[in-house]
Amino acid sequence: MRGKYRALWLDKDENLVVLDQRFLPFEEKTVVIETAKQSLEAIANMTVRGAGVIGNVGAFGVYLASRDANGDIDKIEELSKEIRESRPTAVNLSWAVDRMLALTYKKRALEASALIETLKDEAIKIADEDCIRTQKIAEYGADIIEEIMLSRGIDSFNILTHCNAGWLAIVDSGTALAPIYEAQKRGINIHVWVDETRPRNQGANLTAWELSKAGIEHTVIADNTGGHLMQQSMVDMVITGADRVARSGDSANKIGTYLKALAAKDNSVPFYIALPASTFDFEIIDGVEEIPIEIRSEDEVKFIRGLNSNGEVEEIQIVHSSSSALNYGFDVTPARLITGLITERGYCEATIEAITDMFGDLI
Ligand code: RUB
Repeated sequence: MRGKYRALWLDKDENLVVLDQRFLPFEEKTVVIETAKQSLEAIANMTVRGAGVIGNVGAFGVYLASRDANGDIDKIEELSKEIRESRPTAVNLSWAVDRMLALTYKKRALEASALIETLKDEAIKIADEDCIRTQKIAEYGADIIEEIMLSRGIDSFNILTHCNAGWLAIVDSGTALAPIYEAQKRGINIHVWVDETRPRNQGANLTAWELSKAGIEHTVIADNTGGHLMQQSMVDMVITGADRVARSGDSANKIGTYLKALAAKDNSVPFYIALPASTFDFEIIDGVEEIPIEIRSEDEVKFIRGLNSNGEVEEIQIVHSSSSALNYGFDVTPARLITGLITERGYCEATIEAITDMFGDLI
């Protein structure tokens, strides 16, 4: 497989190995996934997360299903459909599983061993294509950063991002973080405001870890801080990834993204969504009405994980036992609040016309 950074790879026995994101940034552990069921669990319990990587693990899950089922098409289909349902919002999962299943049907006449090999190669291909797509997003995004700097005559740049949309979320350099990595390569003086992203803290735990490893200057902020920073002209651009983008440009991303877009609009701060084409759901027009929003366990709100004073990882309760909590995983930012989409095909306005023009061949 291509790429410098890897959230997943195959071991010598051709099992899937993933970085266990539940333990970052405190421990760097890996998990070996040997069966379709294990791939489903890894997606559902957020061992892996982020739209792109969920898609990759889904694709490798279909390959593992073919191995579990020794090429039995009905069994592969049954296991794959379960994987497809393991998380509802990120469309990359169903996109990748459907692509793998289409190939399975096409190659159904192959002997079991050849079918397994074919599906393994296809899952690798999807991951490799993501590397190319995210590199393009990096370049187009960094061009936009340079344009904004030039037009405003500034020599340093402050970006705010929400959740994690780096290489942990999509190989090989992420979506939202890809232009930031590219800006660093181009020698741009960049600083990133990292939303902590309650309840699971993907910003504090994952984005900050990625940026630290890359030596990129960043500051973690509580989720409610962004609006104030924007009013004080401390944010030059907001950029996030996405889990599902409707044909109209309405974009689902981690809960809280919508509020950042509102604050950005009110303060004339450019607000961009970075995504590969596999994150579009061309069937959906009205994202607010139609994109399924995952509801996760209330315990993710009621408990928090961190290092205690002995340096041990510990989970503690932060809400009274008698209180209930509600945990929507995502929200939808209407297209009218989005300055533009940064895709592997270049900048695209968040309108049905522009999206249809640029991606018509995929619709
Ligand atoms: C992840 C999330 C990320 C997008 C972007 O949510 O909202 O911003 O998935 O991913 P979760 P990508 O942590 O609940 O999976 O970079 O693949 O577009």
